[in-house]
Amino acid sequence: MKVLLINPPRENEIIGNNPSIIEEERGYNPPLGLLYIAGYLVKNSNHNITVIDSQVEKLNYNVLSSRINSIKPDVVGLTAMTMTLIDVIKTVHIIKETNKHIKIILGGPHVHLFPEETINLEDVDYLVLGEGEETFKELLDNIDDKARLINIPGIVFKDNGKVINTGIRPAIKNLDDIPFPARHLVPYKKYSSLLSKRSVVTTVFTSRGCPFQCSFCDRPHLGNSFRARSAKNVVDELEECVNMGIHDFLFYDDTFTIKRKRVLEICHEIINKRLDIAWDIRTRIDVVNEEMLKHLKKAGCQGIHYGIEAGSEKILKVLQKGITIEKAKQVFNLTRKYKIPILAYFMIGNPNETLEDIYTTFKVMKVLNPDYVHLTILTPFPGTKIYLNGLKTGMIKRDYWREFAKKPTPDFIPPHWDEFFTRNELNALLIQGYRKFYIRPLYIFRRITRIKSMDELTKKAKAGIKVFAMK
Ligand code: B12
Ligand code: SF4
Repeated sequence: MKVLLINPPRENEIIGNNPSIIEEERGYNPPLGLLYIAGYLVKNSNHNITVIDSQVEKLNYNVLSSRINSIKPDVVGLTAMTMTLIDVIKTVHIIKETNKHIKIILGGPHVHLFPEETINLEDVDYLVLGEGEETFKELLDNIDDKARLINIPGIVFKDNGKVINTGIRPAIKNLDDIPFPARHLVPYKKYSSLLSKRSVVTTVFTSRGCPFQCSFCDRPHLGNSFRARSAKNVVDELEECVNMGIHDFLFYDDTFTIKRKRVLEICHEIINKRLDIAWDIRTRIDVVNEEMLKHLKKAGCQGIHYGIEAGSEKILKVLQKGITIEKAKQVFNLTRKYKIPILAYFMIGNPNETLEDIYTTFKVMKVLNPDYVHLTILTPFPGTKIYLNGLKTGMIKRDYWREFAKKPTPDFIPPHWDEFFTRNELNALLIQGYRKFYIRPLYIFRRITRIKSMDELTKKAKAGIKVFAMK
């Protein structure tokens, strides 16, 4: 069968509660979920696999349509996020316009949250819930046999108008069994990031699932238990990328350092293989220690992204973050000791948050003094405890995410948490927060003295100008 996997154009993304200026500079990341599916099929099936990343290739719908026409797929698979649903549906429609017999399969976080609503969207034929590798292959192998599909866990489809949901498939036990993402199927040299030192970047997932329970976060589609790949398996993938000319990596694991021993093993393996790489990780301050930081630095880790989220202990409790600012200070100092740059995430507009709390956050941002901060306005995402509790207590009046999932409209603006502030007030505060942090003479001086290349200078200058221009 000819299988086409598409990352749809990014023309109608529902932007959260943040000024678009913050989203614009993010560069391009490979559609890793699709590449995992592709890698699995390339290794374990005879299907003919093509991947189109409309975003990195900057394809509009007309060009995408003629590409689909020339490939003539039997089946098309797409990743659906709630915020990208409009573009997913537009892509679904142009696929069916080229040939109404092409079967359409959606996967990804949105599908997992809203299976019933998504399968009822026009022209959608099947859904794959949760991890897609095994389920997608089994679905393809049995696609015309509805009697057999009923026995395949992890799919949703319609039979004579009735929705059949075969339930969630147990998570893949040994992640080392999954082939590496098929990066060769996309123009992998075009991916870049504002954060990277060199121009070509890729993303890597060395584990799946996060065991923590922060109230603003929802990522149930990969499970709540932490499953990790072995150090050897991870570093073999890095080596494959280096051989393809990729030297910069964003490790996008939700919380990379949960298992200390594994982190040290990954570092040793990178050092032993003498890989010329730079990499960033994302983690929490309560699962790192000095030994890890020392090894991370030695192995080329060039950045740690820590989620701090708020400056006041009161709001940290609301967010169920389970950390303290005191601990953050210690860990930031340790991270600086090993000269690893820090990016810290913060949010404003949280439940119970007053102006005083927000100013405490701005103060803490400066006290902690990371190299970069990423400050956003909380969007109560579907499936999060904040959203679900808001619905229960009546703070959120309507289940607007479910309404959107049923009837997606491009002009949908996700409401912010409107307990104390209007959207405009939060926007103004957000800009104030950015300016307070970035427009400090000492900070600017420190940044300029650390720039190592022309490419880095251009990227940073662009970002800097934007902060200055924020109104
Ligand atoms: C890296 C990342 C990004 C990157 C790259 C996105 C990309 N092209 O992959 C960037 C920074 C660009 C990004 C942007 C956004 N992201 Co993002 N992102 C992530 C992150 C951290 C990792 C994604 C990843 O690579 N996962 C690893 C792979 C292996 O998992 P996966 O993608 O889920 O794929 C598996 C399954 O879902 C399934 N599957 C996925 N697609 C398909 C398709 C088919 C056909 C099948 C059968 C199966 C299948 O099989 C895959 C393999 O098992 C996730 C959080 C997370 N832990 O997953 C958030 C996440 C996916 N992002 C999210 C959001 C909201 C966004 C934005 C909308 C941000 C915004 N503006 O608010 C944008 C939209 C981007 C766009 N237009 O495409 C949400 C989605 C929530 C939701 N309800 O849909 C998540 C879950 C984080 C969160 N909870 O806030 N993101
Ligand atoms: S915010 Fe980070 S630590 Fe908290 S649940 Fe989400 S991924 Fe896990």
